[in-house]
Amino acid sequence: MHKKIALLLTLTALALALAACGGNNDNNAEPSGSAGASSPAAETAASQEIVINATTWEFDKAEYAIPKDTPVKLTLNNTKGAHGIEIEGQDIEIRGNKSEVVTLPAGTYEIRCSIMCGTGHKQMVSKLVVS
Ligand SMILES: [Cu+2]
Repeated sequence: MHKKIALLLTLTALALALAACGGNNDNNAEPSGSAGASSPAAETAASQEIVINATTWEFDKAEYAIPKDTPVKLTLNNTKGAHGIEIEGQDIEIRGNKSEVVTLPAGTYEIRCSIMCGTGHKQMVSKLVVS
């Protein structure tokens, strides 16, 4: 009789251990879900979006303006060719069709193509006016 109870307890303990494992798996799935939810939150923090259209071999505007000390979403859109942008004096680079939320102090910055894209690469320069 005691042996049966001991066996039952062992089985119960095993079942609990398995259930705990299942619970852990569920918990592992959750952080990736919430991490995915955090990037749209970062995007909504940007007050506005500036789209920089890049083609061969120029950006669509000679000058882009954004407010100072304010998160702004910079989106690079390659309409022709493969280009990137880097902002002078800042550790900011966007390559391909991507976005980044940036916050900059007042100033005039040079935006350059950051990908060697061909003969006109060096003339791909525009201004970013932050004020
Ligand atoms: Cu280039």
